[in-house]
Amino acid sequence: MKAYINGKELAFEPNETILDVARKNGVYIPTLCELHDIDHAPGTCRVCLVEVQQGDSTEPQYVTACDTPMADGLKVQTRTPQVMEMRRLQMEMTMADHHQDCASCPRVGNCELLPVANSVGLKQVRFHYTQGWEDLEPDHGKQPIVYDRSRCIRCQRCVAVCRKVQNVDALEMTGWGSTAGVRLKGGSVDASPCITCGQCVMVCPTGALAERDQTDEVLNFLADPEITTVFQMAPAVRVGFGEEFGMPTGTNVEGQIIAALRKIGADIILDTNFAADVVIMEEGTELLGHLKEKKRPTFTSCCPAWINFAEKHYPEILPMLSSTRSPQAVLGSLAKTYLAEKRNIDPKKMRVVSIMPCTAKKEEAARPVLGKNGVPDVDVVLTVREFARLLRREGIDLKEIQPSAYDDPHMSEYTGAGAIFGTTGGVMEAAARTLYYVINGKELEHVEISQLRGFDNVRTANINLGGEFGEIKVALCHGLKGTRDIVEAVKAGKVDFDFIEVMACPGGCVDGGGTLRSKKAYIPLAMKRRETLFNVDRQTKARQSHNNTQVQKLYADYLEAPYSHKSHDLLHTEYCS
Ligand code: HC1
Ligand code: SF4
Repeated sequence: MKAYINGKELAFEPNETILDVARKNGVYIPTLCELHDIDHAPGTCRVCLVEVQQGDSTEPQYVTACDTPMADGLKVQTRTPQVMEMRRLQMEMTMADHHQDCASCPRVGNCELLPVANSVGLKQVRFHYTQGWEDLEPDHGKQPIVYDRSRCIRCQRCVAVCRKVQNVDALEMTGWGSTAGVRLKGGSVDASPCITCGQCVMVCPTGALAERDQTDEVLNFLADPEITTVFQMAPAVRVGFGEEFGMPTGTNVEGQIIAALRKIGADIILDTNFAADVVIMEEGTELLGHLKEKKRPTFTSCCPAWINFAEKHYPEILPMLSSTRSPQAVLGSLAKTYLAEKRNIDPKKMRVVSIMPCTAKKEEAARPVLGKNGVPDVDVVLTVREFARLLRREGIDLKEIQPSAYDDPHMSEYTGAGAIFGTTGGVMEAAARTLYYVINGKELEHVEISQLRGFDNVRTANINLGGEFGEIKVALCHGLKGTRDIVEAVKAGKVDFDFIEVMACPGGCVDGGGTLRSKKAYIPLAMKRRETLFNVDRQTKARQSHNNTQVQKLYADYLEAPYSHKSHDLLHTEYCS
């Protein structure tokens, strides 16, 4: 079938929209509400208006390109004066009730709205409605994600990603006219099905959805001479952060992050990868116990949005979750005990700050069970986006910084196994390397387990652990749609997996809800970031968690053994239904 765009004859396939055909052929049509990755094309913003004519005799019509099917013989014009004027008017309407105080917007400098406004040639905004803004609550309490209706353009991408991709369906449209907006079903995070994964934030084109900004809190810690500041960076942060400063996707900026942290005055810099190695020691021991008891399956527990999902949506499976705390929580707990003791620091004057690719980690850190006497083990969690903001507030451009290295002798070393935690399948692969050693007394010959390295949302494999266990059955899920299917199958007794890894965000932590907002093409970005993590694994001296010399010392000097009384107290947790 053939049609014409701006006079050029083009072939197209059935079911393609005008926008699909234009994009395939390099013809630019501006879009705002549409998001191809999640198949969302509501046609509500109307900036993709085009002129169409079927045959020579009919009058031209104006349709939205994102949701109008291409038709045989259709003549499409994308830039007539009428089209340009109509798009400008649509954009003016959108801007009329949009809060245009860019200086206070969390998206300043990288929102999707301003480039589109520019591309349609917006000249003025003659109207301005602020009806209902006076009721908007500026104090967002402690919730990790905040919503500002005055910046919402009602594209409903957030509603769609939560419903279609995550299968959580926590959001709905409410109100009408200029007071319409999005709200959490139930009115609050606690009362809603929301699991704070942050996928809605990732797809928001404006500053309507964002993490709660905690950069001021961190600056206050840094300014207080009485306080010892301890920073940790998650496995995935180092491979996604450089993009914020214009470096190619997947660039490893671990050294630059360490140097930048020193420059802003961080006292101690640790690596969450170290704690990931500790987690493998604990979770591996726990899993071995479950294998012996034929208790199956065991679910991983390091992803906080997955924990929220299990607690809210499937409380009956909580006994199947590993009790091992996440690496972020393990590091916080050990920093305020073991490290404080080793370095002779008063833990009351220590503040632990995490840099995470995740919004749910904020909520995890605030769990009362992950602290002592009301004092949290991790004091503040910054998403990758907030960390970029923090560096900018300190006048730092990462590209200009010379890389540096860790100097803490207690909790900064990591193995390849700890490094790959940041990508989907990494926790499972890291666990298999150590379990094999514990069972057989020798190292696994091929440490890269290719069956675990695909990118399908749900993957299953058999891993040969040798010894008395032989092959175990494992499953990996990233994104909650596939997770729900697996959990339902477990509940119905239709599957008999021994070990199941879940990461709530599609793509895993390398593409977590706290990473940079570039969802237009998330799989290719995640692939590049994960490839760098695999290379880090190949380049580390030790590739198995049990060979981390600082972890060995931690157990010899302090914890005694994995799953000891002390480990249980400091490194394990409980869940709430
Ligand atoms: Fe993750 Fe994890 S891998 S959950 O994605 O287990 O956030 O990176 O920090 O805690 O280590 C996130 C990443 C992260 C934890 C680890
Ligand atoms: Fe849905 Fe996740 Fe956003 Fe909550 S945080 S509304 S679960 S997408």
